[in-house]
Amino acid sequence: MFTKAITRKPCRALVDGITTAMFGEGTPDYNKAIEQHAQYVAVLEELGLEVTDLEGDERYPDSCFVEDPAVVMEHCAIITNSPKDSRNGEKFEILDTIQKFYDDSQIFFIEAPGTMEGGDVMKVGNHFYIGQSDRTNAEGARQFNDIVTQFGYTSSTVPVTEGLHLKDFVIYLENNNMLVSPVMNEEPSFKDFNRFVVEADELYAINSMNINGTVLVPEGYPKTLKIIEDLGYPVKVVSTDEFRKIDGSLTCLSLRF
Ligand code: CIR
Repeated sequence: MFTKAITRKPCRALVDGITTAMFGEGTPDYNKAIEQHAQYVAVLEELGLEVTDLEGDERYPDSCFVEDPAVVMEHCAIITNSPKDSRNGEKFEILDTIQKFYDDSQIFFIEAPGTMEGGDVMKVGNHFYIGQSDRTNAEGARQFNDIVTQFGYTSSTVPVTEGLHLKDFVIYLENNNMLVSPVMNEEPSFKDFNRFVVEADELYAINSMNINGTVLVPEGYPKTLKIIEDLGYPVKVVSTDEFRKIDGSLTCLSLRF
């Protein structure tokens, strides 16, 4: 069960966020982004989470995507190390907040030459799948494994060949169910899961998010919504259009623990 979340409001510099335009083009509208972010926080609160919503940080255009500078779990928190210059400093800003919830003995750091962003880390029970992507390298994954094994978790790596982060192409919905891209459907690591393939026209909706049994689904993806509803999950549809323009999706906007 998740009881807490950390989020950070979008800043005006959001318009300068990094984008590959993999899910859509255009410049985010700050006011709409603020509105969508407030709705997102409200949904987390409706689902019973106590949300620490940090103020926007104009120095870091992508800093509302708090999932990337840290990975949090029951027994420890890991501050990551983005290889992107415009994002790397976010790790120092999230640390203060992490220290409110974890003792220093429970906080670890991915160090250079290791790189990692939390969007590449997918937890399934006590196992972590770590995407090997442009943002997370083998050394980052190795350091992560050394840390989490001390606490009884395991990890393994998965190549990310289609775009930004692992969780853009595969998401664990719990109950052995996974949403996968056609490419991830062929990934041997996931062969024993019930896989539901999301085709190219709805790829963005793979990044849906199970919060204590209810699944948040981005607005505008009827086929994926139906897959999730047919599986019996209660759903909440959330609008994330402004974040999508710079490759941001539902899980990126929070740390949940
Ligand atoms: C970036 O390229 O870093 C941001 N514009 C998007 C980050 C999305 N984060 C995530 O999926 N965890």
